[in-house]
Amino acid sequence: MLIRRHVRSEPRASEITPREVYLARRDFMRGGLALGAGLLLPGLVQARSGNGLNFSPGPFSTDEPKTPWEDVTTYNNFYELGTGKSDPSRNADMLRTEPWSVVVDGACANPGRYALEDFLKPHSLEERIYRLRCVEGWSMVIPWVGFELNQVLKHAEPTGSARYVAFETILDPENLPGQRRPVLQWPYTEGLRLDEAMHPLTILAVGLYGEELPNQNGAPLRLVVPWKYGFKSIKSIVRITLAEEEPPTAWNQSQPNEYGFYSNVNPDVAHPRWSQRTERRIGEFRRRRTEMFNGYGDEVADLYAGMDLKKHF
Ligand SMILES: Nc1nc2c(c(=O)[nH]1)N[C@H]1C(S)=C(S)[C@@H](COP(=O)(O)O)O[C@H]1N2
Ligand SMILES: [Mo]
Repeated sequence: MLIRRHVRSEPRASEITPREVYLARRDFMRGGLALGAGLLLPGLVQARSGNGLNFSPGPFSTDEPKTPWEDVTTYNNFYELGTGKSDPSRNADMLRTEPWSVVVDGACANPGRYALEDFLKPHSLEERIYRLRCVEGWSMVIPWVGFELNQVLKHAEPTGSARYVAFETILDPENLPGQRRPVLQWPYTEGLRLDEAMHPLTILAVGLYGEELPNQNGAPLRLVVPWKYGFKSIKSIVRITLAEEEPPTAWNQSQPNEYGFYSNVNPDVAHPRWSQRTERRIGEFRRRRTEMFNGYGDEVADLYAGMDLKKHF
């Protein structure tokens, strides 16, 4: 993970610190990892070519123009690192990603606690160019690098009574400034129904634009569920739990009338304080019409057959 970040992912930090000092400090802070990188993350390091990840093109990618790296990595929502859009990139270094482990537990026959390298080792990486639409009304097209979540879930061997999957972000209030304020209930949590989680569109991402994930985008591991509002795509995951009951989710807990469990992109269900009919693609001026399921209806509409999506919003 030593060379995870390009300087370009941290423009704010390099602005406020003279570039050389900044680079020297960064190298010093990561110096201990220079040797360790190979030990900590052999899977990922082996999978590298140059500074990037080794991956093959995956299915479901859109051919729409990609949102520039600069926007993808500086216009973020990551409340653990601050509530402003530029806070996460500015505060990116406050997220400590080494060491990192992932727990898989709950209603499954094969639970485990994995060092990140072991968790990632079995998976070959694919690029999936997906739209991401935020409930706030902006959207981006992002070339993610990751693998299908269903691989992890199958390995865990869910019991017959498992119906949901719950996710949890790292809890580290000493380092994460947002977690010292009660903006949300920490740690950030999210959840999917098991069939949504098993869907081949649902991925765990470890990179974007061929590089390891910048911290502000949810390093080292985040969910991407492209037919749901961006907030379902929980960042910096430390726990994945098979559950029998619908799990609590951070945004639903904080404002249940505004953020439902399902959170499917649905232009027909307005957020109580604003419409969801249109969106602004970052980099564009004119708003475009928002598509049902964010344009992924052919793939996922079946999951909701017979459900009232105004009630289950
Ligand atoms: N842990 C955590 N995950 C999170 C958030 C957050 O505040 N904390 N914000 C969500 C929201 S609202 C959005 S729109 C997306 C943004 O992802 P991006 O910054 O990579 O574009 O992350 C989601 N995942
Ligand atoms: Mo969002």
